[in-house]
Amino acid sequence: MALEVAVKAAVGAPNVLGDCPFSQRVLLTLEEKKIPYKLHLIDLSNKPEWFLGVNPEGKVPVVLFDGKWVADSDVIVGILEEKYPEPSLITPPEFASVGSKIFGSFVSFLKSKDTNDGTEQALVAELSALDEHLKTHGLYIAGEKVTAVDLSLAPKLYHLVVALGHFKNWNIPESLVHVHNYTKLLFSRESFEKTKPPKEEYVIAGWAPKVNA
Ligand SMILES: N[C@@H](CCC(=O)N[C@@H](CS)C(=O)NCC(=O)O)C(=O)O
Repeated sequence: MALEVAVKAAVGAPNVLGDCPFSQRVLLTLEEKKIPYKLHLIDLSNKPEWFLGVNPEGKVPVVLFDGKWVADSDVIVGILEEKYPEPSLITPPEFASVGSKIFGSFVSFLKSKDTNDGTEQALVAELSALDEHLKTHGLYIAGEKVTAVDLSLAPKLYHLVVALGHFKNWNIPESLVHVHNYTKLLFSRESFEKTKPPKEEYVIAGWAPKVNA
C-alpha cells in the first residue's frame, strides 16, 4: 500500500509540487528506497482543515505511519530507514554533520543587505570545508554511495544555487571543483529530477518574501 505523504505545494500554484527542501528530502528517501507513495500537496498560504487537524503545528512534510501522521523530516527519515532498511541509506556517524551549516549560512547571506557583514565569507568557508571533505572522501559525503546526509543536503544546495543566482547573481566559486561535481551528481539523480520543483521560479517565489523583508 502506498504511504501517504503531505508536502508543500508551489507558491501561487497549489496543484504543483513545491519547493520545501525538507519535503524534498523525504521524497528523495522514498524514491531512493523505491517505496510507493501518494502525495498530498499543501498550500501553506491556505492550509486545509484536515491537515491542521492531524498536524496543528501546520508544518510539512508529514507522513502517515500506522494510522498516525508524523512530522519532521529527521523523524520521518529515521522511521523510513527502520521500516524499509533496503537499500540502506544510513550515513556513518562520523559523516552525519558534514555540510550541516551550509543552509544556515546560505540563508544569512541571501537575506543580508550589507555586503561587508561577513555572511558571504562564512558561506564560502562552509562550502570550502565541504570541498575539502569531498576531495578526500567523495564522490558522495560517505564515499561511493549516496546516503541520508546527501539527500538532506541536495535540496538545500539546489535552493542555494537557484536563489543566490537569482537574487545576488552569485555562483559557487569555480575553484570549489568538488562541490561543483557533487551538485551535478546529485541534481542529475533520477530521484532528484523527479522530486524537485518543476520550475526554478517556484524556488524564487518561495524565497522572495524573505529576501524582500
Ligand atoms: N524541522 C522541520 C522543518 C519543516 C519546515 O520548516 N517546513 C516549512 C516549509 S519548508 C513549513 O511547513 N512551514 C510552515 C509554514 O510556512 O506555514 C523538518 O525537518 O521537517
